[in-house]
Amino acid sequence: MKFSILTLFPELIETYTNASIIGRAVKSGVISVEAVNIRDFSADSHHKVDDSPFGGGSGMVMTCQPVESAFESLGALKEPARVLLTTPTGRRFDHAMAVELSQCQQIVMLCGHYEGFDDRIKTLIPRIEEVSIGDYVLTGGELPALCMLDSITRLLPGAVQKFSSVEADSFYDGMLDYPHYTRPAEYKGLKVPDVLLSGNHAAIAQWRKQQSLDKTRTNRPDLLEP
Ligand code: 6GU
Repeated sequence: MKFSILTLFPELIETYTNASIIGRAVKSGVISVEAVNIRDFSADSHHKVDDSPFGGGSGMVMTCQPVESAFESLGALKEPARVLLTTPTGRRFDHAMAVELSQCQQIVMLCGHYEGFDDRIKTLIPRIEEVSIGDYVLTGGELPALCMLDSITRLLPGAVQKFSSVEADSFYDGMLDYPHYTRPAEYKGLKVPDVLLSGNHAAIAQWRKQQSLDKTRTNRPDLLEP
């Protein structure tokens, strides 16, 4: 899977994608990440990438030209491909969308800054899909792009050492994950639930299922609605 991330801050992308599990997925060839600096494609002599909004108001808007040129520099995409534009006004990204996107050969992400993009970018690049990672506003699209890249990558074969841990994680089966414990069996008087030390695999599975259900009911009742 190839990720092409168009941003004004490629170093933010590179720092994250060179570390930990994602860094290993890059080194082992499960994914490749290309961070493209939109500013490099500005035709303006001062490398300007934004301007004040028509109609007035605060903030700056990213101009069409550098974004369109940066996108065109990618050449033909490896299909099936998707082109995502990060914006708090987009469709909400979730586990189901991560699964859907994990089937692609290439994912392009356009990271917005300031007050976002000139809306005509959606006509210039007609396959753009607007995506949001939740109901709050961030200063830029890099964190959303990295969140999406991370959650998609861990679904790919070979990215996480044990795929069984991915399958057991929250949302995979529509429910939140159960609690985890490790050694020592007692720490500062706090004991691990007996059932986990029982060696009774059926009882452990039953306990975990119940814990998942209880946690989902408490923290995310919306996930249990039909
Ligand atoms: Cl995708 N971008 C920004 N700037 N803020 C957000 C977001 C995206 N998703 C939630 N908040």
